Amino acid sequence: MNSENDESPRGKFISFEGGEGTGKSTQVKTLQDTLKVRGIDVILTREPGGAPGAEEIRALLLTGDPDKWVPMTEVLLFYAARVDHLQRTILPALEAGKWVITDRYADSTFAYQGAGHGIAATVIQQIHRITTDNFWPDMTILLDADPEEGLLRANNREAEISENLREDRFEKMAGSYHQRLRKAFLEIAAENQDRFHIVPAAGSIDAVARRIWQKVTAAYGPEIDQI
Ligand code: Z5A
Repeated sequence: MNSENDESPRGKFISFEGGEGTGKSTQVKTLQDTLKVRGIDVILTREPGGAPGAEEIRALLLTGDPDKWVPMTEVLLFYAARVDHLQRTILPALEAGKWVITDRYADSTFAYQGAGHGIAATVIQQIHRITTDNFWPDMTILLDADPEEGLLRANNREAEISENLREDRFEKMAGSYHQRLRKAFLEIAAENQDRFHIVPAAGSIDAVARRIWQKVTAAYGPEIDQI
């Protein structure tokens, strides 16, 4: 991916996945801060979103009635946003040697639209190959929690936001949907053990951050120490 004259090695691409309220937004920021202190140039991004056009698509996806879109439209909207995010934000940063941490990526489509809404994984895989050239993170941290605990945390936070600005379309889906999601994420992790690390999301913010840092240093300690 780097040109021959570009001396900076490609950065690392780390995604965070998991159900609502498991602490992804909190932990991506903490990891970014910790890496920055070590001298690593790291950007934080998110899905859906992460680029101007993709953020516009985010608003279409996350507000309104739970049944606003049929599942296949939802898949295509997530991938429309993802391609924009990948080409305008993720790939240029990695090629410049920066590390990229994203709050969700394509595993969420396999869990939410696949296991959650019945779109076959083989269909999503084909769309992923065509639109991203089968591009995946180097490391994925799965924050695993009981959905009831996560939804409680997410709902407490949403209660502080006025109703028309709430990005709570998915949170309004039934409890059984969220249980299916947890199972789906754990299955996806089991199928992709080369890049997935399951981190229990229970406990204090600091305790979860320490678990994540252990995973990151176990994988990239030498690279981090070199900088
Ligand atoms: N989606 C999809 O369907 N398909 C796709 O392909 C993609 C996404 C990419 C994105 O919503 C939605 O899009 C998502 C899946 C779907 N469904 N929903 N909803 P989002 O980005 O707005 O929300 P989210 O990704 O689900 O995350 P979240 O609800 O914002 O939660 P979080 O980021 O995991 O947690 P948090 O914001 O860091 O923490 C929640 C609250 O708990 C907050 O007040 C924290 O201060 C608190 N917190 C965090 N950690 C702790 C600990 N350890 N103890 C106590 N309290 C804590």
